[in-house]
Amino acid sequence: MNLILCIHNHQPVGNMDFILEDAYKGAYLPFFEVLKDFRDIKVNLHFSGFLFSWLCEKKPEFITLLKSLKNQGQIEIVSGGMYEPVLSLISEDDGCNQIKMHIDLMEEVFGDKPKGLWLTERVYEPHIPHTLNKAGITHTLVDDNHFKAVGLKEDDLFGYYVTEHEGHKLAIFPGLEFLRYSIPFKPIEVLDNYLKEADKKGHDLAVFGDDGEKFGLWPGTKKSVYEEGWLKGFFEYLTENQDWLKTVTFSEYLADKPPKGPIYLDCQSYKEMGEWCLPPTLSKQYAAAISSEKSDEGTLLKGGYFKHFLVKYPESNDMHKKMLAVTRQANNNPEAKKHVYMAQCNDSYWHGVFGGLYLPHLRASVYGHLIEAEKRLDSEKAFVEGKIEDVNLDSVDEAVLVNNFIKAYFCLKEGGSLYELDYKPATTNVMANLCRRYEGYHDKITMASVNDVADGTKTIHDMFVAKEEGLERFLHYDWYRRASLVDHVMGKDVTWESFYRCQYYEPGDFVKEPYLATLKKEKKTASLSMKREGHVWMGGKRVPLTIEKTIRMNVDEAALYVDYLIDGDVKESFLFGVEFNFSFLGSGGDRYMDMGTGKLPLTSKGIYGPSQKILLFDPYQKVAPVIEFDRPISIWTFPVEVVSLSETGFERNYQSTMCMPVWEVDLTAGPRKIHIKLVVNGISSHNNVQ
Ligand SMILES: [Ca+2]
Repeated sequence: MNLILCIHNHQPVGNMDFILEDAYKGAYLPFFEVLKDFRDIKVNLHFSGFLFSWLCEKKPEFITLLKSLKNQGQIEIVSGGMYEPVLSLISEDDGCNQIKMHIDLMEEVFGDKPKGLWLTERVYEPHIPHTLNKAGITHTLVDDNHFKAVGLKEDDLFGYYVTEHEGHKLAIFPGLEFLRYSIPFKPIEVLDNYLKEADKKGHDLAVFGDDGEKFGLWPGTKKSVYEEGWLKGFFEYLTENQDWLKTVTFSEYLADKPPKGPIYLDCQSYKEMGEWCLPPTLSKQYAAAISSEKSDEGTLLKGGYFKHFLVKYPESNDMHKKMLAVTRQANNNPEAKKHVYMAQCNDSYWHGVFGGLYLPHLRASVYGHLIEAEKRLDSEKAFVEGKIEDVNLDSVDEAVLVNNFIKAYFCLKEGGSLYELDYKPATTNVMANLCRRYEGYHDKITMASVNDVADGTKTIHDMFVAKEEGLERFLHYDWYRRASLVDHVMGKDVTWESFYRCQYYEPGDFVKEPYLATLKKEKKTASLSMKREGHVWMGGKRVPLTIEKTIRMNVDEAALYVDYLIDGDVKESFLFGVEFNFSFLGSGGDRYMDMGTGKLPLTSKGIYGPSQKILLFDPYQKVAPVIEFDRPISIWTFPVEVVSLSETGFERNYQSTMCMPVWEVDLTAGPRKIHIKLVVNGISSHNNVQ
């Protein structure tokens, strides 16, 4: 019998240097140091482009080792999209070009063009054979559940199949779940029994395809895989059993053996992904359903659809639609296009057990590369422009103001709020926020323990580790997007605590309701007026209240001037808060905020005195946003922190700092005006605000 081992090594674009260093030392290097002593073992190997480029630059001796393994026939290189995009999230041209970039890089280093492809997150769609075929790819690998979902049985999975789209052929190998869950977690005897059984049944091929990080980086595996010698033992076992079990490369097998037959696969990813991309309550039901199904019926439950992440997380949708817009504009600018490709790296657009969307530095990387691309496409002359159009393709218009320094996006459908503010000199979106929302796994937090031990015998999916005690205290769910210029009309009884927990009653209807927009363009100014004729509930009555906010952007200035006009026949005074959320990569280090209070941490909680200015200082992204405003009665603040799941357990993640000046508004004497100026300053290398 033949055994294909396919290892996929990946680090997202924007991941920190020390993380790559740890991954190199913990998994990538030790794996091949073990492999090199077993000359008869063959491995198919994929490195995503960002990681591979880093290795070429930082670890040339490692590349030399890989080349020697390649030359002695021990590894076959597998390609992929250069920056590991999920192909269904990007255009066919971009997908094809990214694969060709990766193939060229592999050819440059290893001497020949790979023909196989690691399909990112195994997100398969029926058109993919066409894209791959155009890029010169002849075969790929997906998980076995793809095959089971269209009716194949376990015994049908020991080989490969062929498919086509519009006549473009592709060979597809099913990676076996049993091997994925056993390597490198179960004793070798368990694998031996399984493989012997398959051999006895006359099967010709078993395929294992999985992440290289499982060998050393997943919790507990450093000890089990290397210190206790699981991997060495596995390779020894394979070497000793060569008479009946032979490791082969994809190409060798394809050259020798015919396919088992034709296949047409549905839109599908691996089993866990099918759970993660469902809405939270359904994801729980789905997980329960597949774990209770012992029979073949369970394999027909295919879970959700990957692109639904764009619905589940509007923040992901906004990044995605910006990426699609910029990539179209960048077609004739190779440098800009390269940044778009880097922004297409999949991790930031979704969330499962790997942090992904929940990690601020990964979202910042997407925005950073998109803003960099946009800067390269900007006119060289100073400019200011405005537009009202459907930016995020939901058939409702957004508004955008842009000049040579900043770009501001406003959600007209919900509150006329400012949901993205790009500061071009530092290529940073200072409002790459994420709101606190319910996730199916939150129910498990009470079961989680800081004492659950990762000993390498459990996969990530079996563990409930909490990285700190009392995480349930941070489970608050937002009822609106954590954007800025969010207009809160509140009763005087609302408390900071209830506002922080989103457990208060808001009598105004401005936060989630639509604003009507008009745009005016003059030579050096663009102004956007957003108006809502809404209501406030007062004394059991619905009283008309109108809020109009006019936002001006001048040429050559990283500033927004906001003029509020509040009017209505409201007899009692009420609280009016304008909420801002600024996102940073973290809350600690030399970052701070100052509201006339001196330096305060970005995680400060509570109500502060009536300063007319809030400064937020972040020397890492080199930005210092400042808001100045008419004297309020107080300023409310708290950190927006989510509780999310990563490969090491449940953790608290800082997303943004909420700050909200609050005014007491009495309209009995006439309309009320409030002025706000929002400026984004850069920070020089000496930590001075510029
Ligand atoms: Ca829209």
